[in-house]
Amino acid sequence: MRKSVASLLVALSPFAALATTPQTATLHVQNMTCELCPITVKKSLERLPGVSQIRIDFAKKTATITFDADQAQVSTLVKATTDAGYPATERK
Ligand SMILES: [Cu+2]
Repeated sequence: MRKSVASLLVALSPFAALATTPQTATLHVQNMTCELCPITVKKSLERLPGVSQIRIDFAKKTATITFDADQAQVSTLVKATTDAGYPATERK
């Protein structure tokens, strides 16, 4: 049983990869004043569907997010950090 589920996942993965449109955005995040803030920012982002990777640079006050453009938009990412108390703007 366990083995058949595993092989099913392997069989589906090429299609899953085709279905995603990976995109990376860098946000300039305000209000990150102590080293705990990046953790809060990261948590607010990682619960969003489609977000696969988050890199926070505390010194530069940025968050670089890799996400599936079919499931998330930059505006969704901005709203998530803003709602958590960290207003953000996209850095282009
Ligand atoms: Cu803090």
